[in-house]
Amino acid sequence: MTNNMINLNTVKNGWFSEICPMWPGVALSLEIMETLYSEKSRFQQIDLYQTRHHGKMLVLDGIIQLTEFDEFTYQEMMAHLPLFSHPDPKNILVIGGGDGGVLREIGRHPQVAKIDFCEIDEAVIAVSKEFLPSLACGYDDPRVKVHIGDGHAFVKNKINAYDVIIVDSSDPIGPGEALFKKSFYEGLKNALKPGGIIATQGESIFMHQDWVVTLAGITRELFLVQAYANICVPTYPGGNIGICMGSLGPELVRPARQISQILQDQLKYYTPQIHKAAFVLPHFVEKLLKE
Ligand code: JFQ
Repeated sequence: MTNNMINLNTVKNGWFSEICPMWPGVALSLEIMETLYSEKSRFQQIDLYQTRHHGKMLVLDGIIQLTEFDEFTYQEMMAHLPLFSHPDPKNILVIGGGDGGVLREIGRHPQVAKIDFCEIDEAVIAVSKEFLPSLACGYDDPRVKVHIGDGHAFVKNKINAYDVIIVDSSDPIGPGEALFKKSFYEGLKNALKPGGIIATQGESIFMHQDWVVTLAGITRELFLVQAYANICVPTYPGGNIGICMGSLGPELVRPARQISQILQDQLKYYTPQIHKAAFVLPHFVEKLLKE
């Protein structure tokens, strides 16, 4: 599937509709007040809207990346599930997620020493810094080092380098495509230190069962421990999204460390209880993942 199959003509009568061949026959629509930014970068069409009820919304190639209304659910879980599963996360790599939200969440962990951040499209970073300061504040952290380029190529050159790698990708159509291949996951594994953990954007158990099965299969084959978490994101297709995880040692389905009261007070979604609950999956998914 190529990104020119996506219907980019999605604003009509004041409503944005997300229409995509990856979830045929269904469209999520949000009421729009204003288009704040609309440009084609080297890699993709970038649109930033002011919605009427969900704050600002970032859209890439016609696909909703986040709204200010519910971005915290995804960013918190993408960061805190792997970071709390690891007993002592110090060196972190983030691939994708130019909005900076996952960086903001990682930054809340005082023991993290270094965060490498690799994003293919620097235009997404610039737009987020201009219009989404509550997410792009992640870039203010002095531990963050930004690398502009292809995540697949970046990771190939890294061996035994990271405790945690987080892949905050867009969907497997367009620039995110390479991040859903087994060879990429092999690179992630080699880039981990002993006992390292990966967490990748795992699509939806309702809308993309084929991708969920593929990603779970790859991680099961390559890693010692594999787990799949399901989280609520009302403005993603199906209202939910998964996080596919692999570990070279630590178990994933419960936190390895206690959360400080200071950190817990900053969060809206993640708690030690929801960490455990996120891995409890409906029966049809349990069966799917066993196949
Ligand atoms: C937000 N930091 C990244 N992640 C957005 N269909 C993806 C956006 C598109 C969705 C899947 C998640």
